[in-house]
Amino acid sequence: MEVQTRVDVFEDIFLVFLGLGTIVGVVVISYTLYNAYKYRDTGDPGDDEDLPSVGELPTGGKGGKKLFLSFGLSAIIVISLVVWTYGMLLYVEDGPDEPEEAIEIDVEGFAFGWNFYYENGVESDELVVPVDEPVRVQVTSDDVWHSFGINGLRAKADAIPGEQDETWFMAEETGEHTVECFELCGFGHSGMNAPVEVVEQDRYDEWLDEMLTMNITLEDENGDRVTEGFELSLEHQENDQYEEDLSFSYDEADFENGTISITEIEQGGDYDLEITPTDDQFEPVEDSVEFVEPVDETYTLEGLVEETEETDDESDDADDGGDN
Ligand SMILES: [Cu+2]
Repeated sequence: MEVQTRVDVFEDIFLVFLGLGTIVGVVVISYTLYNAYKYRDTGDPGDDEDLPSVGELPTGGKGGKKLFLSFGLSAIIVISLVVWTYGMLLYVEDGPDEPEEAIEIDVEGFAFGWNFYYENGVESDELVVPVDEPVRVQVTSDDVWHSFGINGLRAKADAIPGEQDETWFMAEETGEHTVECFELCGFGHSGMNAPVEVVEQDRYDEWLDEMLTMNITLEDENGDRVTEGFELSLEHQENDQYEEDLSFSYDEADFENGTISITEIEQGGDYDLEITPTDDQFEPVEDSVEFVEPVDETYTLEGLVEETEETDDESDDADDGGDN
Protein backbone atom coordinates (compact mmCIF):
# COMPACT_ATOMS: atom_id res chain seq x y z
CA MET A 1 0.00 0.00 0.00
CA GLU A 2 1.48 3.29 -1.06
CA VAL A 3 0.04 5.69 1.42
CA GLN A 4 2.20 8.52 2.66
CA THR A 5 2.19 8.89 6.38
CA ARG A 6 2.34 12.22 8.15
CA VAL A 7 5.89 11.38 9.15
CA ASP A 8 6.80 11.02 5.44
CA VAL A 9 5.14 14.31 4.55
CA PHE A 10 6.87 16.29 7.27
CA GLU A 11 10.18 14.69 6.34
CA ASP A 12 9.66 15.67 2.67
CA ILE A 13 8.83 19.23 3.60
CA PHE A 14 11.86 19.42 5.85
CA LEU A 15 14.20 18.03 3.17
CA VAL A 16 12.87 20.30 0.40
CA PHE A 17 13.24 23.39 2.58
CA LEU A 18 16.68 22.31 3.73
CA GLY A 19 17.79 21.58 0.14
CA LEU A 20 16.45 24.79 -1.38
CA GLY A 21 17.70 26.85 1.54
CA THR A 22 21.16 25.38 1.11
CA ILE A 23 21.22 26.03 -2.66
CA VAL A 24 20.00 29.63 -2.25
CA GLY A 25 22.48 30.19 0.58
CA VAL A 26 25.39 28.83 -1.45
CA VAL A 27 24.47 30.98 -4.49
CA VAL A 28 24.01 34.18 -2.46
CA ILE A 29 27.15 33.78 -0.37
CA SER A 30 29.36 32.79 -3.32
CA TYR A 31 28.11 35.68 -5.41
CA THR A 32 28.72 38.05 -2.51
CA LEU A 33 32.24 36.72 -1.99
CA TYR A 34 32.91 36.86 -5.72
CA ASN A 35 31.91 40.53 -5.87
CA ALA A 36 33.77 41.37 -2.68
CA TYR A 37 36.87 39.94 -4.29
CA LYS A 38 36.23 41.48 -7.69
CA TYR A 39 35.68 44.97 -6.30
CA ARG A 40 38.32 44.75 -3.58
CA ASP A 41 40.35 47.81 -2.83
CA THR A 42 43.61 47.37 -4.69
CA GLY A 43 44.82 50.86 -3.81
CA ASP A 44 44.47 51.67 -7.49
CA PRO A 45 41.45 53.94 -8.31
CA GLY A 46 41.33 51.95 -11.52
CA ASP A 47 39.67 52.47 -14.81
CA ASP A 48 36.86 49.91 -14.39
CA GLU A 49 33.72 51.48 -15.91
CA ASP A 50 31.42 49.18 -13.86
CA LEU A 51 32.67 50.49 -10.53
CA PRO A 52 29.78 52.24 -8.72
CA SER A 53 30.62 55.47 -6.99
CA VAL A 54 29.11 56.74 -3.72
CA GLY A 55 25.59 58.19 -4.16
CA GLU A 56 24.99 56.54 -7.48
CA LEU A 57 22.03 54.14 -7.82
CA PRO A 58 23.21 50.80 -9.10
CA THR A 59 21.67 50.11 -12.48
CA GLY A 60 22.47 46.42 -12.25
CA GLY A 61 24.23 46.71 -15.55
CA LYS A 62 22.51 45.70 -18.80
CA GLY A 63 19.25 47.56 -18.17
CA GLY A 64 18.33 45.89 -14.84
CA LYS A 65 18.44 42.41 -16.31
CA LYS A 66 20.25 40.97 -13.30
CA LEU A 67 17.78 42.55 -10.90
CA PHE A 68 14.85 41.22 -12.89
CA LEU A 69 16.37 37.76 -13.06
CA SER A 70 16.96 37.53 -9.32
CA PHE A 71 13.48 38.82 -8.45
CA GLY A 72 11.91 36.46 -10.97
CA LEU A 73 13.80 33.43 -9.71
CA SER A 74 13.01 34.23 -6.08
CA ALA A 75 9.34 34.69 -6.89
CA ILE A 76 9.16 31.37 -8.71
CA ILE A 77 10.89 29.53 -5.87
CA VAL A 78 8.84 31.13 -3.12
CA ILE A 79 5.48 30.76 -4.87
CA SER A 80 6.04 27.14 -5.81
CA LEU A 81 7.16 26.36 -2.26
CA VAL A 82 4.05 27.95 -0.84
CA VAL A 83 1.73 26.11 -3.23
CA TRP A 84 3.44 22.75 -2.78
CA THR A 85 3.63 23.02 1.01
CA TYR A 86 0.00 24.06 1.20
CA GLY A 87 -0.98 21.01 -0.83
CA MET A 88 1.06 18.75 1.42
CA LEU A 89 -0.47 20.25 4.53
CA LEU A 90 -3.97 19.73 3.14
CA TYR A 91 -3.04 16.09 2.76
CA VAL A 92 -1.76 16.06 6.34
CA GLU A 93 -5.11 17.48 7.47
CA ASP A 94 -7.42 15.23 5.48
CA GLY A 95 -5.48 12.03 5.22
CA PRO A 96 -5.29 9.65 2.28
CA ASP A 97 -8.52 9.06 0.32
CA GLU A 98 -8.32 5.40 0.95
CA PRO A 99 -10.99 3.29 -0.70
CA GLU A 100 -11.15 0.86 2.18
CA GLU A 101 -12.48 2.22 5.41
CA ALA A 102 -9.98 3.59 7.89
CA ILE A 103 -10.07 2.48 11.48
CA GLU A 104 -11.99 4.96 13.55
CA ILE A 105 -11.29 5.45 17.21
CA ASP A 106 -12.93 7.96 19.54
CA VAL A 107 -10.57 9.49 22.05
CA GLU A 108 -11.63 11.14 25.27
CA GLY A 109 -9.22 13.05 27.44
CA PHE A 110 -9.94 13.56 31.11
CA ALA A 111 -8.00 14.86 34.07
CA PHE A 112 -5.63 13.00 33.94
CA GLY A 113 -5.72 10.27 31.33
CA TRP A 114 -7.14 9.01 28.06
CA ASN A 115 -9.91 6.62 27.05
CA PHE A 116 -10.13 5.02 23.64
CA TYR A 117 -13.44 3.82 22.18
CA TYR A 118 -13.33 1.37 19.30
CA GLU A 119 -15.95 0.88 16.61
CA ASN A 120 -17.08 -2.46 18.00
CA GLY A 121 -17.73 -0.97 21.43
CA VAL A 122 -14.44 -1.91 23.05
CA GLU A 123 -13.11 0.61 25.57
CA SER A 124 -9.48 0.74 26.50
CA ASP A 125 -6.99 2.92 28.32
CA GLU A 126 -4.23 1.99 25.91
CA LEU A 127 -4.29 2.74 22.21
CA VAL A 128 -3.71 -0.41 20.19
CA VAL A 129 -3.57 0.07 16.41
CA PRO A 130 -2.51 -2.06 13.45
CA VAL A 131 0.60 -1.22 11.48
CA ASP A 132 0.32 0.29 7.95
CA GLU A 133 -3.32 1.25 8.32
CA PRO A 134 -4.61 4.80 8.42
CA VAL A 135 -6.25 5.44 11.78
CA ARG A 136 -8.74 8.27 12.21
CA VAL A 137 -9.30 9.62 15.68
CA GLN A 138 -12.11 11.86 16.91
CA VAL A 139 -10.87 13.66 19.96
CA THR A 140 -12.86 15.27 22.71
CA SER A 141 -12.56 15.95 26.42
CA ASP A 142 -14.64 15.03 29.41
CA ASP A 143 -13.68 18.03 31.52
CA VAL A 144 -11.18 20.78 30.77
CA TRP A 145 -9.13 21.57 27.67
CA HIS A 146 -6.53 18.98 26.81
CA SER A 147 -4.55 18.32 23.69
CA PHE A 148 -3.97 14.87 22.22
CA GLY A 149 -0.61 14.23 20.63
CA ILE A 150 1.67 11.38 19.62
CA ASN A 151 5.13 12.73 18.86
CA GLY A 152 6.45 9.65 17.10
CA LEU A 153 3.50 9.55 14.70
CA ARG A 154 3.23 13.33 14.23
CA ALA A 155 -0.38 13.34 15.33
CA LYS A 156 -2.02 16.18 17.21
CA ALA A 157 -5.57 17.26 17.95
CA ASP A 158 -7.33 19.47 20.48
CA ALA A 159 -9.38 17.79 23.16
CA ILE A 160 -12.10 20.25 24.08
CA PRO A 161 -15.32 19.41 25.95
CA GLY A 162 -18.36 19.44 23.66
CA GLU A 163 -16.26 19.50 20.52
CA GLN A 164 -14.81 16.90 18.22
CA ASP A 165 -11.45 17.42 16.63
CA GLU A 166 -10.39 14.95 14.02
CA THR A 167 -6.96 13.83 12.95
CA TRP A 168 -5.33 10.74 11.52
CA PHE A 169 -2.04 8.93 11.62
CA MET A 170 -0.43 5.84 10.28
CA ALA A 171 2.41 3.82 11.74
CA GLU A 172 4.89 2.24 9.36
CA GLU A 173 6.46 -0.03 11.93
CA THR A 174 5.27 -2.01 14.89
CA GLY A 175 6.40 -0.66 18.20
CA GLU A 176 5.48 1.59 21.04
CA HIS A 177 4.66 5.25 21.26
CA THR A 178 3.07 7.49 23.85
CA VAL A 179 0.01 9.68 23.83
CA GLU A 180 0.76 12.85 25.72
CA CYS A 181 -1.27 15.87 26.73
CA PHE A 182 -0.05 19.10 25.14
CA GLU A 183 -2.30 21.55 26.96
CA LEU A 184 -1.41 22.53 30.49
CA CYS A 185 -4.50 21.19 32.25
CA GLY A 186 -3.75 20.85 35.93
CA PHE A 187 -1.49 19.23 38.47
CA GLY A 188 -1.54 15.86 36.71
CA HIS A 189 -0.77 17.26 33.26
CA SER A 190 2.78 16.01 33.01
CA GLY A 191 1.69 12.46 33.76
CA MET A 192 -1.28 12.49 31.40
CA ASN A 193 0.05 9.78 29.12
CA ALA A 194 -1.29 6.64 27.55
CA PRO A 195 0.64 3.86 25.83
CA VAL A 196 0.32 3.36 22.08
CA GLU A 197 0.97 -0.10 20.77
CA VAL A 198 1.41 -0.61 17.04
CA VAL A 199 0.93 -4.28 16.20
CA GLU A 200 0.49 -6.53 13.18
CA GLN A 201 -3.04 -6.68 11.78
CA ASP A 202 -3.53 -10.27 13.05
CA ARG A 203 -2.50 -9.35 16.54
CA TYR A 204 -4.81 -6.34 16.41
CA ASP A 205 -7.82 -8.51 15.49
CA GLU A 206 -6.84 -10.92 18.23
CA TRP A 207 -6.63 -8.12 20.76
CA LEU A 208 -10.11 -6.87 19.84
CA ASP A 209 -11.43 -10.42 20.29
CA GLU A 210 -9.69 -10.84 23.62
CA MET A 211 -11.20 -7.58 24.82
CA LEU A 212 -14.65 -9.05 24.19
CA THR A 213 -14.36 -12.20 26.23
CA MET A 214 -16.93 -12.88 28.91
CA ASN A 215 -16.31 -15.50 31.57
CA ILE A 216 -19.34 -16.44 33.64
CA THR A 217 -19.25 -18.79 36.60
CA LEU A 218 -22.30 -20.09 38.43
CA GLU A 219 -22.19 -21.09 42.07
CA ASP A 220 -24.67 -22.06 44.69
CA GLU A 221 -24.80 -20.43 48.08
CA ASN A 222 -22.13 -22.78 49.42
CA GLY A 223 -19.74 -21.70 46.73
CA ASP A 224 -20.05 -24.98 44.84
CA ARG A 225 -20.20 -24.87 41.07
CA VAL A 226 -23.62 -25.27 39.51
CA THR A 227 -23.46 -27.55 36.51
CA GLU A 228 -27.03 -28.16 35.44
CA GLY A 229 -30.60 -26.98 35.34
CA PHE A 230 -30.14 -23.48 33.92
CA GLU A 231 -30.12 -21.37 30.82
CA LEU A 232 -28.15 -18.22 30.23
CA SER A 233 -29.18 -15.52 27.81
CA LEU A 234 -27.51 -12.31 26.78
CA GLU A 235 -28.98 -9.54 24.70
CA HIS A 236 -27.52 -6.21 23.71
CA GLN A 237 -29.65 -3.46 25.24
CA GLU A 238 -29.84 -1.70 21.89
CA ASN A 239 -30.16 -4.85 19.84
CA ASP A 240 -32.59 -3.29 17.34
CA GLN A 241 -29.96 -0.77 16.29
CA TYR A 242 -27.68 -3.40 14.84
CA GLU A 243 -28.09 -5.34 11.65
CA GLU A 244 -27.15 -8.65 13.16
CA ASP A 245 -29.05 -10.13 16.06
CA LEU A 246 -27.11 -9.55 19.24
CA SER A 247 -28.90 -12.02 21.42
CA PHE A 248 -27.21 -15.18 22.57
CA SER A 249 -28.29 -18.12 24.65
CA TYR A 250 -26.48 -20.96 26.29
CA ASP A 251 -27.43 -23.95 28.35
CA GLU A 252 -25.65 -26.30 30.72
CA ALA A 253 -24.06 -28.22 27.83
CA ASP A 254 -22.12 -25.09 26.85
CA PHE A 255 -20.65 -24.80 30.34
CA GLU A 256 -17.75 -26.69 31.72
CA ASN A 257 -17.79 -27.28 35.44
CA GLY A 258 -20.08 -24.29 35.96
CA THR A 259 -18.04 -21.91 33.83
CA ILE A 260 -18.43 -20.61 30.32
CA SER A 261 -16.04 -18.49 28.33
CA ILE A 262 -17.99 -16.58 25.69
CA THR A 263 -15.85 -15.33 22.83
CA GLU A 264 -18.30 -15.24 19.93
CA ILE A 265 -19.71 -11.79 20.71
CA GLU A 266 -18.05 -9.18 18.52
CA GLN A 267 -20.03 -6.13 19.46
CA GLY A 268 -19.36 -4.53 22.81
CA GLY A 269 -21.88 -2.53 24.81
CA ASP A 270 -24.40 -2.96 27.60
CA TYR A 271 -25.96 -6.39 27.68
CA ASP A 272 -28.94 -7.74 29.61
CA LEU A 273 -28.02 -11.01 31.22
CA GLU A 274 -30.55 -13.55 32.44
CA ILE A 275 -29.98 -16.85 34.17
CA THR A 276 -33.17 -18.86 34.32
CA PRO A 277 -33.73 -22.22 35.97
CA THR A 278 -35.13 -24.93 33.75
CA ASP A 279 -37.19 -26.28 36.64
CA ASP A 280 -37.67 -23.57 39.29
CA GLN A 281 -34.70 -24.85 41.28
CA PHE A 282 -33.37 -21.36 42.03
CA GLU A 283 -34.23 -17.72 41.83
CA PRO A 284 -33.76 -16.33 38.30
CA VAL A 285 -30.93 -13.83 37.97
CA GLU A 286 -31.16 -10.64 35.95
CA ASP A 287 -28.24 -8.34 35.50
CA SER A 288 -26.93 -5.65 33.22
CA VAL A 289 -23.36 -6.22 32.05
CA GLU A 290 -21.15 -3.48 30.69
CA PHE A 291 -19.29 -5.50 28.09
CA VAL A 292 -16.60 -3.18 26.74
CA GLU A 293 -13.57 -5.03 28.08
CA PRO A 294 -13.03 -8.56 29.38
CA VAL A 295 -15.73 -9.53 31.85
CA ASP A 296 -15.20 -12.12 34.55
CA GLU A 297 -18.30 -12.55 36.66
CA THR A 298 -19.49 -15.09 39.21
CA TYR A 299 -23.19 -15.39 39.98
CA THR A 300 -24.57 -17.05 43.05
CA LEU A 301 -27.83 -18.83 42.40
CA GLU A 302 -30.12 -18.56 45.39
CA GLY A 303 -32.43 -21.32 46.54
CA LEU A 304 -30.33 -24.27 45.44
CA VAL A 305 -29.11 -25.06 48.92
CA GLU A 306 -31.41 -26.02 51.73
CA GLU A 307 -30.86 -23.86 54.73
CA THR A 308 -29.86 -26.41 57.33
CA GLU A 309 -27.90 -28.92 55.32
CA GLU A 310 -25.74 -29.15 52.29
CA THR A 311 -27.22 -30.90 49.32
CA ASP A 312 -25.69 -32.05 46.13
CA ASP A 313 -26.89 -30.52 42.91
CA GLU A 314 -28.52 -33.71 41.79
CA SER A 315 -30.51 -34.22 44.99
CA ASP A 316 -34.25 -33.64 45.01
CA ASP A 317 -35.94 -30.28 44.69
CA ALA A 318 -34.43 -27.59 46.78
CA ASP A 319 -37.55 -25.49 46.94
CA ASP A 320 -39.88 -27.61 49.02
CA GLY A 321 -37.82 -26.44 51.96
CA GLY A 322 -37.58 -27.83 55.48
CA ASP A 323 -36.01 -31.07 56.59
CA ASN A 324 -36.87 -34.31 54.96
CU1 LIG B 1 -4.42 17.36 29.82
